[in-house]
Amino acid sequence: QKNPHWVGGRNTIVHLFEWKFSDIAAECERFLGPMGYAGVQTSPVNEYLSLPYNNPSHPWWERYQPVSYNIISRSGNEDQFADMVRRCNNVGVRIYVDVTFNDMCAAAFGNAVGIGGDVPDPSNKRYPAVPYGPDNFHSTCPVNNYQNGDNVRQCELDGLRDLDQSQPYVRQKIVEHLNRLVSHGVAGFRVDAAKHMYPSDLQAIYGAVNDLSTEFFPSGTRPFFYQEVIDITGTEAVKSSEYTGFGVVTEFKYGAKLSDAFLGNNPIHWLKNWGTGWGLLPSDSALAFIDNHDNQRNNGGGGDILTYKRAKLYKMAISFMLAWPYGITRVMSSYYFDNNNAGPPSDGNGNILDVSINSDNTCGNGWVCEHRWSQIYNMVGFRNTVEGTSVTNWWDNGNQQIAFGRGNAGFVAFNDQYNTDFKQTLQTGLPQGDYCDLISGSKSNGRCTGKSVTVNGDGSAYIEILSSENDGALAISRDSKL
Ligand code: QV4
Ligand code: CA
Repeated sequence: QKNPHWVGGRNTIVHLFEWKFSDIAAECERFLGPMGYAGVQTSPVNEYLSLPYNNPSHPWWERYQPVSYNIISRSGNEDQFADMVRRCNNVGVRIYVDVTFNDMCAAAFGNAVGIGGDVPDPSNKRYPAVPYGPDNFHSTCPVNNYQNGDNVRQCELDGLRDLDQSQPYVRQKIVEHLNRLVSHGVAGFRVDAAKHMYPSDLQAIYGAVNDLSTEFFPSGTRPFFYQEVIDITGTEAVKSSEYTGFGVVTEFKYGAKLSDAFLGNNPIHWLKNWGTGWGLLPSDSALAFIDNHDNQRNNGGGGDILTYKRAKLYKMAISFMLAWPYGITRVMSSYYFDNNNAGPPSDGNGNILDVSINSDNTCGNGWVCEHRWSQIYNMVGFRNTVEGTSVTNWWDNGNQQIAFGRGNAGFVAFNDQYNTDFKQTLQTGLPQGDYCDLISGSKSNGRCTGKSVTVNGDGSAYIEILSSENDGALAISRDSKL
């Protein structure tokens, strides 16, 4: 179902890609809870092929080579997982697990074994640690025709052995795994490669999963499912709308079109009707995001996607996403990489490095921590503040400067126009007073650490964003009022 079960007044999931459970738990307590984040998406937690001898060693995608449903990975073991879920729930931050039950590991890696020591036999489609045998899989054929729905569902994606989820036994093993995660207190799941499974099978599996743990949720609470279905052009046999009846779907058009707009290929004044008017899924069925772990590496389609590597435009696109009333929002939290296959920061022995926190609250040890950039976490706060209000007072200059309010609770402006200053007196919809800009700074100890904005008695204010400034956005809200 489609409710992420957020604790009141929170929004936005952060994908702590490749983080260890001990670091996620600490981050929930020291940052995500206090800053109003609603949840964390983890990397796959079930056992996968360990590929230390790959070049580069332990590529990130080894975690998408399932070996068993044992909760063991380079992020930690089952006890560490359970501890993390408890500690995050206790500070109002939900956990969503990336689950990979479309398939099992491929035969491409010789006699590689599972990270937990289990030995699969992918050539013969045998996975003793589950157990799965050859009868539990579709026939061997490559996914190579996205115009044919059966090819997409019944053949092997990237050589991964394709499970037959129509079988009661296969469903039982998957549901057992999801129930084990539910028993630890998770709020739901990101379903990997959902496009490659039949909606009817998924609906049966989701329906068979237990209610969420009453240790953290009211009795009868159903797990939240958001499904990875890449459907950008609408020209493939499989449509994202096939999956929105019983779960949320990742809306890949969102990041593709917003990146395109803020990159200047499509002037942002067109964003006035951003949402279903652009062909996006209905808001209550959409997981909205700019980049994900695939397309920040040019994987999985969608064209030229903004990432941390183009920070100014990326922050503008993220800020717009968080200011606009559409979808369930998710932000990416990456590690620095040049090689698209490179795994997370690690020591010489294949252990993922801890996330270190610098004195200025940024991360060290090779972690980007976009979710700790002040423009981003301040806009997560903005989204909490304006929750439930609609877009008001839209203004644009017919080109690449826009502004709009959210009820009488917030106001944002964006200057995407190259070499052109934004200098306008606009209606903000806010009560008279002085407000701290949440992009260039924040309100602390009764003063603004960045720019401030004076709202006149009639709600109008002089708004300035010089093209020379670090950031191309400005945001004020009733919570940033002095
Ligand atoms: C190689 C050849 C293949 C050959 C295969 C034979 O390239 O042509 O068929 O061997 O066995 C890795 C390697 C890939 C290798 C494969 C073998 O990169 O070269 O194939 O292993 O299994 C991630 C990575 C893949 C990676 C995979 C498994 O993106 O590169 O493949 O993990 O380790 C479509 C889908 C969508 C998918 C997207 C990437 O509709 O669902 O492609 N996205 C999800 C995840 C993604 C993950 C998978 C699906 C697979 O987000 O991260 O793929 O679980 O759009
Ligand atoms: Ca399949």
